[in-house]
Amino acid sequence: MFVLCLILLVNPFGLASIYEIPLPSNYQDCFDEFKSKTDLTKTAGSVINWNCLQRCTPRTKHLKNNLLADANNDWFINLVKEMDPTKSCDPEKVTLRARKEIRQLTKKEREKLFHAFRVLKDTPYGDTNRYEYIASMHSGDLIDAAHFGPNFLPWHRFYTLLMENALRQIEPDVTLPYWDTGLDSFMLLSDLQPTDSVLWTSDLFGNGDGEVITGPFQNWSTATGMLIRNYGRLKDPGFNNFVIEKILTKLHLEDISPLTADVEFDLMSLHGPPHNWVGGQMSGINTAAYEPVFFFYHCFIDFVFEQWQRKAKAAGVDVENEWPANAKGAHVKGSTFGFGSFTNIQGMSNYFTTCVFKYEDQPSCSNGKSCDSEFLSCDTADTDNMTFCRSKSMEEVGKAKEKYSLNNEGIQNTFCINDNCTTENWAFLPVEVVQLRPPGYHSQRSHPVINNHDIDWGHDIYIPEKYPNLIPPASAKNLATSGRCGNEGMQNIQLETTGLNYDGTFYEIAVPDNRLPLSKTTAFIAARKPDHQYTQFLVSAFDSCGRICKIYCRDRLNENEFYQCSGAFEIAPYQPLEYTQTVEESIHNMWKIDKKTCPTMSQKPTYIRVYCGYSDEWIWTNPITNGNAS
Ligand SMILES: *[C@@H]1O[C@H](CO)[C@@H](O)[C@H](O)[C@H]1NC(C)=O
Ligand SMILES: *[C@@H]1O[C@H](CO)[C@@H](O)[C@H](O)[C@H]1NC(C)=O
Ligand SMILES: *[C@@H]1O[C@H](CO)[C@@H](O)[C@H](O)[C@H]1NC(C)=O
Ligand SMILES: [Cu+2]
Repeated sequence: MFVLCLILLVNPFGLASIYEIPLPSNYQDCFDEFKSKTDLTKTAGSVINWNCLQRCTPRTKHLKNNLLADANNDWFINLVKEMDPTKSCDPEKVTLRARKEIRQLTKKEREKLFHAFRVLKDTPYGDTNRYEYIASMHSGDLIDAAHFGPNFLPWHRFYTLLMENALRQIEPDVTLPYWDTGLDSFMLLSDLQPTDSVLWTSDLFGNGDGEVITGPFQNWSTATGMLIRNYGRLKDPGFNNFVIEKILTKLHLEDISPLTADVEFDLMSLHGPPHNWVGGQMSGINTAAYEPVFFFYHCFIDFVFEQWQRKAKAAGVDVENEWPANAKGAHVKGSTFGFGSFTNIQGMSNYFTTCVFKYEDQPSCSNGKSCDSEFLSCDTADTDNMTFCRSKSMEEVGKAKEKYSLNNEGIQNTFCINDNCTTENWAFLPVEVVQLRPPGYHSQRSHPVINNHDIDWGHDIYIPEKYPNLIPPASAKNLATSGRCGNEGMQNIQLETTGLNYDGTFYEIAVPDNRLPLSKTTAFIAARKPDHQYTQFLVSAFDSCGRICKIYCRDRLNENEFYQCSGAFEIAPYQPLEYTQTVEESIHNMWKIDKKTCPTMSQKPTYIRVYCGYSDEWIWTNPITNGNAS
């Protein structure tokens, strides 16, 4: 109590219960590092944001008791031993396991695969089950050892193989298939939506919206509650052959690894968008492996790794001894990383692809192959006659009934804080979202009419180019995107809060009107409800193709003014509270609702404003810029 009063006295913001705090220095360092290598016209802001948030936010370690040290843990220890990359084989005699695109599996192969996953999940292990035990490795301290450095590719090669071997104990001839996310991305080239992909039906991954209640993984539990997805908040999964071809122009591990590579070639940074596109547990590294789709996606990343190795070898690079000289910490060449005594560099061994598995080519249209799958279609792009394989939609395979119409229906959150999942522990607060009409957006209708009957197809009434003064001063730039942008009248601005002093993430979408030169809407975000410990969190926002928005704070001394702020906030239980237990209370705070007249806005302004202004100005800049606050 004494401490509380003291803080209250020295709180420079008077009685405000929410206020800006500086961006913690590890985040600042991460953003600064990206700033030294790229800018917002070269790299989508959402990609930078995802990487720094994943890298800097401390997360719950799910691997509770390290069973590796437990003598009764034969199953896991043997599973690891079995992968021994120092073993050799007679290449003449081995039959390599063939890993192919998941849509090219036969029905029988699919059934075996999913059966193996389900048995693994149903086999108790310690206080969990075998699937979740493997999934729990991809959390806590191991995150650093497996990401954000050159170990990303070798580590995930071991990890996906470990899962494959575990599945083969149940179904001896299954191999892990890969999910070529480009096949879904390319649906957009044929005016189809990746959210309508046949993948998200009961035959394959099950539904992509909300709790997973159809398909092979229905009703799965995870360390953070029920298995949840929020697919399609980004329009485009964003990782396809255009991105891959670029990465494959580089021949050295350091040129495709985080920290050392240019961002456009950094496979780890660029592999983020599909994580975000699937949503739910998959969006955060700490929980992603609880989502089985993770293993199919990472098998695809491993496919790219294999492509890179082949190319580099052909060019004379000694791939088995490739390692950046300046790697640090857990990423040094000889470090061990959770798989017994195996070292990082051993993950580069030729052993895997000479003795264990090989990759079948990506589905292809060439030589009349028609992509070799009932779930894929061979199309030609109008613009340049490029032929490509793309996923079929649910309609095309007679599964229209499973279609989910993504009309901005919102987001299913896990409401977990340090793995305790209940809405009760969260507080809601409103944010204003202001959006400039996105550059490149064309209204489908609303065209002006001239000369009595001519429709002016080139313009629309909301923003004819002849009114340039409507565009606010920070004029819109062509920012880099993560794949294609939508051209719907409604925007999907993705808002995210990430706990700084708790492990919890909250997602929401705001839906401004793309047609208008400027539009404003309100969304409710949530963060841990503060108690004796105040809540610190970060707010970030980007549009449906990953263009980042800026976070502004209202000037407490001059309530009509906003200043760009760090995006980091603290909320504390000072009266009057600016956060509420429910959204309803928040609405009551914002509106005067009176039965006799229409609702009117209350005088109490919203503290946080998100501005999607499409400016190329770097946004992650400390220190607190507003002098007036103190
Ligand atoms: C999963 O949950 C849904 C909805 O609650 C239910 O209809 C279905 O039977 C459940 N499936 C299994 C395998 O338990
Ligand atoms: C595309 O192919 C058609 C038929 O082969 C041809 O007539 C046309 O000129 C090609 N267009 C481009 C842009 O190459
Ligand atoms: C989870 O949160 C609820 C609500 O605050 C609390 O009552 C409960 O004790 C918490 N559970 C654990 C395991 O911390
Ligand atoms: Cu990972």
